[in-house]
Amino acid sequence: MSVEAEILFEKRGGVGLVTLNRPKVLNALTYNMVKLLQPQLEAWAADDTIKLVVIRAAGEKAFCAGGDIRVLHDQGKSGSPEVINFYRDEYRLNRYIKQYPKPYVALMSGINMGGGVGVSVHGSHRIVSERLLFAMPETGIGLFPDVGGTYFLPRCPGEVGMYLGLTGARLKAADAVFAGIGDAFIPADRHEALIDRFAQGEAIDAAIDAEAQDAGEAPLASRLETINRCFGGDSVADVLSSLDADGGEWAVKTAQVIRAKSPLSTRVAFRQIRTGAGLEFEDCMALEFRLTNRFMSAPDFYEGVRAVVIDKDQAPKWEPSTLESVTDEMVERCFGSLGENELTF
Ligand code: QUE
Repeated sequence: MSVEAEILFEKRGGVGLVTLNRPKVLNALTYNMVKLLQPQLEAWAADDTIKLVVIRAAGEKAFCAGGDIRVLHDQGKSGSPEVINFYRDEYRLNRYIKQYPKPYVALMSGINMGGGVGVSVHGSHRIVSERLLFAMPETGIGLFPDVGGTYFLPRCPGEVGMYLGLTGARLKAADAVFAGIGDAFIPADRHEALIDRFAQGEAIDAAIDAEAQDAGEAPLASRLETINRCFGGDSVADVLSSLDADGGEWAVKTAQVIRAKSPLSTRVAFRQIRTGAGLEFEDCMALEFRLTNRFMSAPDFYEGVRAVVIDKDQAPKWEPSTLESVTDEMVERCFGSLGENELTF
């Protein structure tokens, strides 16, 4: 019996090719994958024969559905320090990709959420396909939109990032390009051809231009005015009252979605995304590491994973159970310094 590697590395001409390889579990990101990817990227950065890195995933369904949250749930519940070590190394990897010295091309095809976003969206070249389903769904499992959400969400057009972070809304390719999350649309069946062009030494932008197609109409564009009006307030309560006041079908549904998320998560995510607008990338990651430490010792993450992934009853009982019962002090505490345990780079 052979055990398949969770992440594959291969050299093709000047391309360092990464393949996330857990297709049966939507390529969910394990600590092991993070521990393997970081040193491989470092080795390729120092290797003059490597001109660029490409990251893609095995199978057609997913690029990467997020972190291996079942394991994080079990380890976190048992009080294991592994969870915090995972987040620290994952966030350092996200930051390493953001400042990678060579082009980093992410082939975003299939489900790409949470942890998968962290190893793709910070790359220099983000390719999307017709299979892309992008989301930051963390408020639905009692977390907050991390892996650099503090940085990239406030940099989406208008209030789109706040909308994505609070609701966990799913975007297809055209919307992802509209939101600034993807740079070019290339059909999935041409991704191999794109890699071949890179391997043959074609210039990166020329190769992408040669394969790129029109992503089509972005449904999000027609919602932008409403999103900006409803998500531009000073609190989650403001957002909800704006959506309620709008009263349209989309606004009513969107308010329902936000009200079903963890109240502590949405309160924290709101402040996180507003704060991130004025922070450098590294400070965004340090902020997220503070939040992660607080959320791992709060109940909603464990309840969220139970409801969504373990029991699949989709009926989490959040604590506190309403937005009104989340105090400013509770939110404030999540953002407090970790002292000697702050994330450093
Ligand atoms: C929020 C998340 C995740 C999620 C659902 C959420 C997440 C994640 C998965 C996941 C991964 C692999 C699977 C699977 C679910 O779901 O991070 O069923 O096989 O990894 O609402 O953040």
